[in-house]
Amino acid sequence: MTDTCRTTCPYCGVGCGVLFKPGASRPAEATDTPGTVAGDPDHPANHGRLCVKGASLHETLGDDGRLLQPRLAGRAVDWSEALAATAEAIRQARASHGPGSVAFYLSGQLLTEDYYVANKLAKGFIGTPHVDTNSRLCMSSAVAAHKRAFGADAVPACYEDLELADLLVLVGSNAAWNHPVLYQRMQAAARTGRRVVVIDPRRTATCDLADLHLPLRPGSDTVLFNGLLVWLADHGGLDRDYLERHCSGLEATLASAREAAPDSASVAHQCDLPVADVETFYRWFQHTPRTVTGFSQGANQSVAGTDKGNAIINCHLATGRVGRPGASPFSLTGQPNAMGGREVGGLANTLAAHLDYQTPGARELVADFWGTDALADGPGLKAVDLFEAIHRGDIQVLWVMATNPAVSLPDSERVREALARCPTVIVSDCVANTDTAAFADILLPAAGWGEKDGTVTNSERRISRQRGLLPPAGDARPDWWIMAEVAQRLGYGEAFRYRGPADIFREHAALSGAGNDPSAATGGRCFDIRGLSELSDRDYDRLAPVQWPVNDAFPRGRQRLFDDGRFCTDDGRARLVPIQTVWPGSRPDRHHPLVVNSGRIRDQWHTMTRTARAPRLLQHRSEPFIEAHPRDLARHQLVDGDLAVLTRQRQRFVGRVRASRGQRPGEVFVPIHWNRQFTPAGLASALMPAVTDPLSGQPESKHGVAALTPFRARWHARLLVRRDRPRRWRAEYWCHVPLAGCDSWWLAGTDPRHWLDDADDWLGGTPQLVMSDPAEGRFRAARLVDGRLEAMLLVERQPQGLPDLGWLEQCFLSEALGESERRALLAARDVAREDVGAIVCSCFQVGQRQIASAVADGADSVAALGQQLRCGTNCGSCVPELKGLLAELT
Ligand SMILES: Nc1nc2c(c(=O)[nH]1)N[C@H]1C(S)=C(S)[C@@H](COP(=O)(O)OP(=O)(O)OC[C@H]3O[C@@H](n4cnc5c(=O)[nH]c(N)nc54)[C@H](O)[C@@H]3O)O[C@H]1N2
Ligand SMILES: Nc1nc2c(c(=O)[nH]1)N[C@H]1C(S)=C(S)[C@@H](COP(=O)(O)OP(=O)(O)OC[C@H]3O[C@@H](n4cnc5c(=O)[nH]c(N)nc54)[C@H](O)[C@@H]3O)O[C@H]1N2
Ligand code: SF4
Ligand SMILES: [Mo]
Repeated sequence: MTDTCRTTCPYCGVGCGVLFKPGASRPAEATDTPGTVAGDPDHPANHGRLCVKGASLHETLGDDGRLLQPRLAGRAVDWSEALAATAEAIRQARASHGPGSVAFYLSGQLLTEDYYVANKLAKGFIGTPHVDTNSRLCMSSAVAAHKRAFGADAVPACYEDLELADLLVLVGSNAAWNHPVLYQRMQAAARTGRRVVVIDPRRTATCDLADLHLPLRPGSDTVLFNGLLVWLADHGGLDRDYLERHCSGLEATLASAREAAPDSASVAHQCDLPVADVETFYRWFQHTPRTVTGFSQGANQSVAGTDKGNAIINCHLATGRVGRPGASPFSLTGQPNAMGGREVGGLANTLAAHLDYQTPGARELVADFWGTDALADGPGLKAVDLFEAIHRGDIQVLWVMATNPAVSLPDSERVREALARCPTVIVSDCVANTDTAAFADILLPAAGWGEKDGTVTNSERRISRQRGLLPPAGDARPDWWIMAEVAQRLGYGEAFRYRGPADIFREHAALSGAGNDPSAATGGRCFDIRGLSELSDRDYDRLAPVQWPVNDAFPRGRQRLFDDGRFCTDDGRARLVPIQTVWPGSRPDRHHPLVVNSGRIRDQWHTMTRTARAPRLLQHRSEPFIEAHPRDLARHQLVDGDLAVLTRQRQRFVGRVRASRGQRPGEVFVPIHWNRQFTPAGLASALMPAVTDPLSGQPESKHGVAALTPFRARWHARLLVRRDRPRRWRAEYWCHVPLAGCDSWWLAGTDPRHWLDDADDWLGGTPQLVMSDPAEGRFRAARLVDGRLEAMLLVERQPQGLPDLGWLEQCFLSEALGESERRALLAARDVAREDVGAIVCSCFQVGQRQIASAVADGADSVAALGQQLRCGTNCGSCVPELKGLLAELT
C-alpha cells in the first residue's frame, strides 16, 4: 500500500492530475492523514500545480463522518438486505405505477463508469425516462447552446488556448477561485499586449487579472454580446468569408441583434456601464483575432442561459474564431465529470452517447446495443420539473446519487417538502449526514475518492483516470457495483455482469462508435472514443490522459474541434442564433428590494461534505456571509461583522455582513456552501426562485430577490470544545466550524442569558477560569481537565468585540496550559503570540494582520510578502487577495 498512484482531483472541471501516496493504514481520526498528495507534473491539465482544495485532499480522507454501512429507515443493515429492499421498491413501483414512477437524480461527480451504468439501468432496463442530474443546475445551458450552434455538445477549445489568446474574455466566471489552476495558467501566460476583460456584476478576485472589468447589470449579457455583433458588422469586423463558407443564420441574427442593441449607447444604458468601456471592449474584440471567451455560471444560471451562450458563440462564429489556436468560445465546466455525464447521456433530454431520443434510428440502435426491449420512449423530466412531479406524488421511488438536492436546487423548502412526500427515497453518498440523506428511506454507502476507480472528462474533453488505492471505508462500495447488484436482483443480470470499471468503459467506448459513421453527410457523432473500446485491463489501468475523439482519424485524440470549419449539423454549417433580450425572472420590489447573487468561495466545495473536513479550508471564510455595498449596509444600520438576515417570502438566510465596494449597490452576494449540517438558516437556494431557462431547464440560481434586516442579538458568543460534544445549540444563530484541535461554534441570541448560572451546561462541567462583567455584557469561562483545555466560552455584546481566535485552537493542542496561557484565555487575547488576523493564505496560515504589518515594514509586492511570510508561494490561490490587500494598504 505504499505505491504512489496517479489519479485525478475530484473537485472542479479543470481535472488536475494528482499524485497520491497512501499511508500504511486507514486512521481512525480525520485529522491524521492517510496519505499525501502532490500535483502530477506530467498531467497536461496542471503540469504539477494544485489549488488549495486539491492540495488538502488527503486531509478530507478518513472514516470520521463517513457512511459506513447501508441503512434502512435509519437501521444499519448488511448489503444483501439493502440491495433486496432497493430492488423491491423499484419492482413494486414499476409494477403498480409503471416505469415512469421511478426516477434517478445523478451527478457530475460520478465517474463515467458509474454514470454509464445508471443511465443504462434506468433508461434501458427499468425503462424510466426520468433520469436527470445536477449538471442541469450547472452546464445544461452551455449544452443547449453548443447543440444549437454546433449541432453537438462539444467544447471546441483546449486549455492551451487560454494561454495563446491575446484577448481573454471571462463572462460570469470567477476563475481565480473556481478554476484556480486554469487561472494560474492564464496568469503565467501574461505578456505585453495580452489583455483580459472580466464581465461580472461583482468585482471578484479574478478581476485582479483584468485590464477591463465590466460590472454589468445582472442578466444583461445578451445585450452586451448582441451589441458586439452589431459593432462588428458596422465596423468591418465580420469574417465574411468564414460566414459564407461555414455558417448560416447571419442575417436574421444581425437583425434581431440590432433590435435588442442598436448601438453602444443603448448597450451602455441597458447594461448600466460607461459607454467608453463598452466600446473599448468592442474595439479590443474586433482587433484581436486570437480571442477566447470563457463563460461559466454567470452565463449559464440564467433564464436566458442558453441565449447568453449563443450570443457569445455568435460573435465567435462571426469572426471565424472557433476551434483555432487561441481563438474560441470556451465553456468552463464546473464539476469534475460534468462532461463525462454529458457523454454517457445522463441528462433527461438525451438518450446515450450523444444520441438524442429524436435522432432517427437512435432508440433502436441503443436498444439493440444494450439488448433490451424496455428502453424509455422519449425525454424525461428535467431537475426542477422532476422535483415538482415528486411533490405532486407522480414519483414513487427516487434514487439520488452523489448530489445534495435539498441544498442545491432552488426554492429549497419546496424541494424538502417533495423529498418528505416521496414514498421511497434512496440516497447513495459517502457521507453519513447530509441535508438530503436526512430524507432517505434507504441509505447506501458509496466508495469515495481514493477508494474508487474509473474515468472523468475535464473541461477540455480530456479523459483521465481516477485511481483508488485505499480500501473503501467500512462497507462502502463503488456506485457502479451497487447498481449492478440491484440490476441482478431485478433480473437484468446478463446486461450488468461487469467484473470492474474496465468492462464498463469498453462498453461505453464501443457504444460511442456504434452506428457512428464519420463518412456520413453529417460527419457522424463527434463524441467517438471507439479507439478505446478494446483496451485491455492493463491498458485501462495505465490509460494516459487523452482528449476525445479517439478513433481511426484521431488515434491519439484531438486537441481542438471544428478547426476545419465542419460542424455536426445536417449541412455541416454552424448556426448563428437570433437572440432577443430576456430579463431575469424575479425583479426587486418594495418587499424585496435587493437582488441576491450567489456563488462559490475559494476554499469550499459545494455543500461542504468533503472540504469542511479539512479545518484549514474553513479559515478563509468560516461562516455564511452577505457581501454588500457599504451604502446598502449604512442604509440598514449595519457594519462589517454584524449578523444580518435576508428574507424572501418566508425563507431566511442569516449571515455575517461583509462590506465590499466590489458589489453593485442594490445587489448582495451570498455563498452557496452552508447548509443545515452547519447552520440552521444559511441556504442560498432558499432565496432563489425555481425560475428556469425555457430551453435548457437550468435554474436561475444567480438571481433571487430579498429584503435585508439586521439580526438584533443581545449577545454574541464563540464556544470551543474538544470533540464529541452535541452539535446543536439553543441559540437563534449558530454556525459550526470544525477546527484542527477542537470543534467550535459561533453563536448569537436575542434572549437574556445568565452566563454564570449556565456555564456548566455550555462547557460540559464546571469552569476553573471565569471572568464575568454583566455591565459590559462580557463573559469568559474555560474548563480544564488535568491542565488541558477542554472547553472555552467567550461572550460579548457586539460581534466585533469577539477577538480573532486562531491562536486559541493552539491552546487545545497544548498538553498543559501554563500561567500565561491561562491569563491569555481570560483576556481572550494571546499575550505571547501575535494575533495573525483572519487567515488569507491557507497553505501557510498567514493572516491579514501579519500581512498588514509586513506591508507597514516595507513589503510592497506579492513577491516580497512571499519572501517574508511565505504566503502565496505554494498553491497561489490567495495571490489575488494579497494584491488586493497591497493595493488597499500601500
Ligand atoms: N472553490 C470552488 N471551486 C469550484 C466549485 C466550488 O464549489 N468551489 N464548484 C465548481 C462548479 S460545479 C462550478 S459550476 C464552477 C462555477 O464557477 P463560476 O461560474 O466561476 O462560479 P460562481 O461563483 O457560481 O459564479 C461566477 C460569477 O457569476 C457572476 N454573475 C452573477 N450574475 C451574473 C450575470 O448576470 N452576468 C455575468 N456575466 N456574471 C454574473 C457572479 O457574480 C460570480 O462571480 O466552479 C467549480 N469550481
Ligand atoms: N443558489 C445556487 N445554487 C446552486 C448553484 C449556485 O451557483 N447558486 N450552483 C449549482 C451547481 S453549478 C452545482 S454543480 C450544484 C452542486 O450541488 P450538489 O451536487 O448538490 O453538491 P455536492 O455537495 O457536490 O453534492 C455531492 C454529494 O455527493 C457525495 N459524493 C461525493 N463523492 C461521491 C461518490 O463517489 N459517490 C456518491 N454516491 N456520492 C458521492 C458528497 O458527499 C455530496 O453529498 O449546485 C447548484 N446549486
Ligand atoms: S483547480 Fe483545484 S479543485 Fe480544480 S481540479 Fe485542480 S486541484 Fe482540483
Ligand atoms: Mo456546477
